[in-house]
Amino acid sequence: MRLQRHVLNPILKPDPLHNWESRFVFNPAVAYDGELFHMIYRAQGEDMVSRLGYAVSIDGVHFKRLNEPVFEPANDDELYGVEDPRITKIDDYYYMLYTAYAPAGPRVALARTKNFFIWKRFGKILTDEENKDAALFPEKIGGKYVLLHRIPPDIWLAYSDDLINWTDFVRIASPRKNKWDDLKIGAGAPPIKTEYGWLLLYHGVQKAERAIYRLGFMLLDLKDPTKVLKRTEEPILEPEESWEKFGGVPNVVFSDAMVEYEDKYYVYYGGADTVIAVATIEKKKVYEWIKS
Ligand code: BMA
Repeated sequence: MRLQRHVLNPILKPDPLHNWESRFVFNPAVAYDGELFHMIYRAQGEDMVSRLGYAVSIDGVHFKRLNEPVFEPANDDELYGVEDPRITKIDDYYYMLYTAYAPAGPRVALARTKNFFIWKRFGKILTDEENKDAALFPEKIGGKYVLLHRIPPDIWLAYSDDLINWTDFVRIASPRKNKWDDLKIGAGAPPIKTEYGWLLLYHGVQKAERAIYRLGFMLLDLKDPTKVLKRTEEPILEPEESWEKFGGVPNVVFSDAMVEYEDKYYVYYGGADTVIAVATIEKKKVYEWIKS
């Protein structure tokens, strides 16, 4: 089971005319509202601070972007930048979890919007320790909101009544020895519900002189997502194209976004922390793997 790269990749590149995104664009969040694909992407320019830009598409492949970022560092907790957004629609809002990069290290922060331009910020929401790769489930499970997060090197869950105060941290998955995900793992996109379980795209990092980032799937139990029902033995996407192997950070495919569109899953990802690409897989193929 492998993702298929789109022939037009990469679909978004740095723009030398915009100082804030002249060097790298990568690791986007994407939300599909039934008509438009809204992309919130991480960008770095001359000052190397991460900001978030907005781009929009009607086919999920051709994106038009704005001249200015829509979300920028707002306080000392975000001094080094706002990184790696992941967006989940709950009721009337798009909730965005992102990495607030403070001088003391990365923290998980939350903001929400209805339109991708006007944001309400809630600041850091997990404990004051290194944490990132957070993603919200799209609905309550057992009466609680649930989020994935990463205390290195493992993937954890946390639970909440109000999306702001999170408790009951549970470790659900760890790196596997002698595999492509032997060093650390983290959530990719927010989980997608299927009749078989929650489909979770995740990234795995392999120990090497220069670490290699690849993507895989896990399936989590619908009622108790602490239970990992299945996990891909082999990666579903790994650096192969020149723009995945060479760039700001070599040998990286890293994703924060998977969207259901027609009969496929669309996975948006950063190549070598420099460009944005899309790869797809038929839902049918994923279900075959689940049932195998
Ligand atoms: C991770 C994050 C990602 C990045 C990856 C590879 O720690 O910083 O944003 O894509 O490393 O550099």
